[in-house]
Amino acid sequence: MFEKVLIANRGEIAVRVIRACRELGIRTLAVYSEADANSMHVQLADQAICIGSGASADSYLKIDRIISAAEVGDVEAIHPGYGFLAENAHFAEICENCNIKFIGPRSATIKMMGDKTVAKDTARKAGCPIVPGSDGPVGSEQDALKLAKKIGYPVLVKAVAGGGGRGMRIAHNDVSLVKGYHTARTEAERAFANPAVYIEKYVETPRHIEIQILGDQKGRIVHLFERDCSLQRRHQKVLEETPSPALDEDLRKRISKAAIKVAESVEYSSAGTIEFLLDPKGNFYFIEMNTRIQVEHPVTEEAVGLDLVKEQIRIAAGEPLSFEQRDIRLLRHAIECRINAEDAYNGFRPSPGTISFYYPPGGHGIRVDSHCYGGYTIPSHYDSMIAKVIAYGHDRRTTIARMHRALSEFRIEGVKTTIPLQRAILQDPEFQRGRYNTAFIENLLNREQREAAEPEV
Ligand code: MV4
Repeated sequence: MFEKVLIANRGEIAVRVIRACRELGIRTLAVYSEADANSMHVQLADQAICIGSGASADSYLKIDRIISAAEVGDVEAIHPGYGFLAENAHFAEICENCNIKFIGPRSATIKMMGDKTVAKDTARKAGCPIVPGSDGPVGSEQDALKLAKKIGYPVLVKAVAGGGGRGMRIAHNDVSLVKGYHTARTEAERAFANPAVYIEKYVETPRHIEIQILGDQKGRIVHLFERDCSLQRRHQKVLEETPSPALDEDLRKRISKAAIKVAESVEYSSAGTIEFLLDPKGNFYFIEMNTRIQVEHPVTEEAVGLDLVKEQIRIAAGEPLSFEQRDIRLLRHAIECRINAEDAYNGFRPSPGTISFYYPPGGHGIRVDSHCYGGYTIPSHYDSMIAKVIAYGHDRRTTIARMHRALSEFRIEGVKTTIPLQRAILQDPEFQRGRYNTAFIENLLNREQREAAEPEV
């Protein structure tokens, strides 16, 4: 096992990784920006090195400074968390060349899955269903139009280097396709320094189902079932749960098997996620693979009773998985709410500032992952997540009631949060029946706005 690990991240995930390291007897080195000098991860780590000013580009994204800190601190491995450098193949490759273990998959795997058309092709060759669309990037306006004629409108133009919904354009006809093709390219060039786009049939009102995978360096791969991540707004997840109310045993088996095939075909090692769209008829399609630990990983941890971050670290240290597929069961229902410093009822406007009072919920079946405390000032440079509340219980009803109870107890003063929206979701009859898709939050907000404008007579 490693003796010392550098955590190349901040916020709750840096705290999460430090906690796993401590339980494994590993010393920790935090890196931080000037804006994070008072951050929890700096307090909790055994050692901390400042790597630059508040802007991410000047600190958490500065590869040379992080490698220098690793050399100075004499660490054997780097955990990248999520975001920042977690899916940067160049960074993973530099770690490999510097003989520092990157706690994640091989750089070649990150690179492969970073190109969404290569990822789709890999899935298709592994025997996993994919959304009908272009065979690789689309070279011209004419090719885009030809393809749309073949697969039929509506279609979606996506960035090859994208993911998470950035740089997508929907088109319902030739005119909007030509426009969308060019705006998507411009946007992709600006965001990813790569203008390449591809085209897919647009799947209407899908559910977003992802399968958690773990693979060791000996070639053993297991899945840890699904997470339903359909409750998003503008591609920011708001609430995630497992098991998904949309899957029965048969569908769960088929999606999991498809995910395993994809992971096996690239000899995946570390924690990873295979993302699928599930259409209203029950057809599922691979859309992309995430080669990192995800924000919502605790949902799976509480449902199956495993520590995914510890598993990731053990795998990186060369240890084999200590369990087999048949040892893994969905033992509980689990739901996560991401509490953000945003005004959900005001266009999700960011609400940075100082948390003047902070009292997190607890009690039976509640876990809170957070780096916040009373008096903490949320820096404006980074994402605005305050905490993740995870509720778990023996069934979905119990878990929904428990989450609602926990959110009612949560006291956060000084900033606006997304809690009122999450409480409304938990109380919605359709949500309670498990009937929701990716359009749910938009519909809920529109309905509430209408009702506020025209009170009942
Ligand atoms: C789609 C889609 C419909 N059809 N692809 C958005 C995030 C990115 N990972 C993929 N996304 C989508 N891809 C096809 N062919 C709809 C979405 C989508 C979405 C997916 C999951 C959760 C919320 C969403 C919200 C809007 C669009």
